Amino acid sequence: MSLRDYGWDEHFAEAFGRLHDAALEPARVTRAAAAIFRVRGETYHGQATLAGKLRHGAATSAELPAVGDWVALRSPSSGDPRIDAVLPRRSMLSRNVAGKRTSEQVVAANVDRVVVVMGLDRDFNLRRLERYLTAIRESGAQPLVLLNKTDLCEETDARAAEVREVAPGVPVLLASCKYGDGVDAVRSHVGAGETAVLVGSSGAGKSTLINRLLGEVVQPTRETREDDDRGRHTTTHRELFRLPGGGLLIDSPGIRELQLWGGESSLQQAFDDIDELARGCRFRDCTHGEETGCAVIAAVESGELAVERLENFRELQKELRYLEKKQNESAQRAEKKKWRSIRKEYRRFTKKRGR
Ligand SMILES: Nc1nc2c(ncn2[C@@H]2O[C@H](COP(=O)(O)OP(=O)(O)OP(=O)(O)O)[C@@H](O)[C@H]2O)c(=O)[nH]1
Ligand SMILES: [Mg+2]
Ligand SMILES: [Zn+2]
Repeated sequence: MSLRDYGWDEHFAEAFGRLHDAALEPARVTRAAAAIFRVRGETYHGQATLAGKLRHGAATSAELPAVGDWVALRSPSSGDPRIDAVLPRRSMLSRNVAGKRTSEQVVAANVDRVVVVMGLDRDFNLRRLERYLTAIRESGAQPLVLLNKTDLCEETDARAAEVREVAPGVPVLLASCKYGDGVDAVRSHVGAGETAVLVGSSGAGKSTLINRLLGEVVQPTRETREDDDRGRHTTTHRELFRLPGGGLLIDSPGIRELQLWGGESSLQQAFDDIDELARGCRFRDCTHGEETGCAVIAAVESGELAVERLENFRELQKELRYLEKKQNESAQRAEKKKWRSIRKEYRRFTKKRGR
């Protein structure tokens, strides 16, 4: 198996070459769980741990390897392979880890496509889809929507039309992964050497799709709860698989709600209809709330724009603005800390000189 089969190309080869270290070997992270990684290199595939300098040198956890990353591996043949460096990413899907402090978590790195898998049962939710699409616009990867469980839905075409409405220009596929209908179409969107990550709620059928496309059961699946169609969080780690046809697919654990990470420009892209309408607003910084002369609200009133879409837009906008504020605060904190330590260093220095 060559590195190219795993998506290696000139871009990464160049970045690797710049490390100028003959003891290093490139490899791709195929699984990440806590501090233990599985990697795939030309000669070595198996476990690897983080080199101390990478672990301690990383300013944030987002700089540590994630599934899909290309890394530089030290002494893979010695029995103690260490990840020395993470090669610059071409794209990455990130989310905000919920908690007191905001922090970025990389869901998957170097992905060409993000496939949102959504069940046509009670999982179907256009607002959640809008949230995903906003995050994907930030990632640098192309979105794809897979509406799964067509066998459970009578109005598949109507549902697909609703999705197209909120996701203009995004390919929408219909499938029944359990029975195999429509899954082959996914293959044509993940070419040889390309990488796609599956995201969606627990129980949407991501692992079922992986098993179908690989033609064997590589991932466990579990039935959803009867009362609300929710899944049971069966997949617990992100893992990359190679399809017989050559594409690479990352399975991921279901998430209840993807917290956004990124800037407001992703929102403009995911809601380009609102962005377009907003050009007609009287005020340039119109929030499309209470302002007079708002063209977006006028579009809601005329029935051109769904009020739920506008409400969701405003909610996501609020989330991104809050995130930005938090990021500024933590940057300020880091700056203060730096100056404190410089002053301390200086005092120690002058004291020594005085003695
Ligand atoms: N009826 C029907 N059931 C499906 C379909 N696809 C998947 N399922 C079922 O949905 C349940 C959940 O599927 P999984 O593949 O485990 O879902 P998942 O998205 O991987 O869930 P997590 O790993 O928890 O995130 C299983 O019982 C599958 O058999 C489908 O097309 N139709
Ligand atoms: Mg799963
Ligand atoms: Zn407005």
